[in-house]
Amino acid sequence: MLDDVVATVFPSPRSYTGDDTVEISCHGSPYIQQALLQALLDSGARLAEPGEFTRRAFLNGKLDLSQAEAVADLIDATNAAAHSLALSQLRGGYAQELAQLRQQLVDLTALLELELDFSDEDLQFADRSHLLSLVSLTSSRVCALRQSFRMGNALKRGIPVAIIGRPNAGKSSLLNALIHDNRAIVSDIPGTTRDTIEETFTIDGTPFRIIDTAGLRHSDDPIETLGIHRTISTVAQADIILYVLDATQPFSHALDDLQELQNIRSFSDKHLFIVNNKIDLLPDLPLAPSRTFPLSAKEGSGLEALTAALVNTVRTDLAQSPDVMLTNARHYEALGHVDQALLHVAKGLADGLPADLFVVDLRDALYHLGTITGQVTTDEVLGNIFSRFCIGK
Ligand SMILES: Nc1nc2c(ncn2[C@@H]2O[C@H](COP(=O)(O)OP(=O)(O)OP(=O)(O)O)[C@@H](O)[C@H]2O)c(=O)[nH]1
Ligand SMILES: [Mg+2]
Repeated sequence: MLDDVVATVFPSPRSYTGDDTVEISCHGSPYIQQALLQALLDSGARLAEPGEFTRRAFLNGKLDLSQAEAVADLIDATNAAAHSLALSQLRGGYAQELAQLRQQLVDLTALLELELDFSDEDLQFADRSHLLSLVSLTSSRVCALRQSFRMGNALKRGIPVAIIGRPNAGKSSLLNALIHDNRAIVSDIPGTTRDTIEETFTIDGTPFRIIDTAGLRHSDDPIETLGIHRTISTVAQADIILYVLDATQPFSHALDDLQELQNIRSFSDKHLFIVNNKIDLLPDLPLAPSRTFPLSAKEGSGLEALTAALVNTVRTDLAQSPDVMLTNARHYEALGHVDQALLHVAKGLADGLPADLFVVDLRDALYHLGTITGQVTTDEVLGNIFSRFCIGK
């Protein structure tokens, strides 16, 4: 006698995995759990591998591969936005979008293969301009999905926000104030921060990944110069830039810096906020241009307006994003192959090439699409995906 337990029987296929399943609920003592587990092992059971339950569910057709990956995302979700993305992927809105894409590709392939079957007779069954418009329709859906990855991935990992500005402007102080922690070293020595410092935090369910950087200036110190290069690449990857300036310094410095920043690739696509820091040192509030945020990182005043603007910016971007969003790097890559293959098909059709020269590209597109949902998989891919899960999931 070990314990009084409840055993719940789930007959196949109405269980999570689709197999016959029994769940044993025992009392919570770790000793009882261990003893029970040992008794089961002694009777011939074995421990599940990481992700084995979800892997079985996939193999039994209970969910497709993209949904299985959503289970892992759901388990990893640390904020409301990531949670709702994972949930919508699990619920299948995304799987439906992929299924429609697949159907379009299958229809196209069928039309072209028909032409191939009769190629000796030099017949063309479908009007090529019609085929071309079908291909470009499919292409544009693939492109829209790929474009949503930037936002989808940012929501999952945190929207990248770079804090930049001259040395001593108070960048590290701002980071600390935003995350309510003394994460970065603050000092009155210019050039204190030499490497980028990254922290994630959530405001109203929206995740941000905030990156403090080395101050922008021309320096003879090789380490500081490396840090400044890193600052530039951080800016290139960020969606939102917080340019911090010291309110006691002339505004013209900021204008010079902002002029120079325009050279960074796609800088104009980013949201730029100008933070007018150290207002506690001024006798009056400065007359600043709109879209600047007067605040004191030291005293914490003015922070709410900035955080509210951050959240609003993301919400506005989100409202313009498609309902179905790509969040998974593996899928992004696969859709890149689909996109390439479709480009070849479109070119072949436009150039009037015989169908056999680009039907292979269509099959290629179908293959890569199939790797997302799991219609085509290798053990290696499955192993990779399910090893991310923990035991018991
Ligand atoms: N009075 C006042 N001082 C501030 C404020 N914010 C920062 N400071 C001071 O300014 C100095 C520089 O602050 P940091 O946060 O280290 O500045 P930084 O921009 O990270 O500087 P580097 O890392 O050297 O580029 C420190 O002495 C801070 O205490 C503020 O709002 N008011
Ligand atoms: Mg600093």
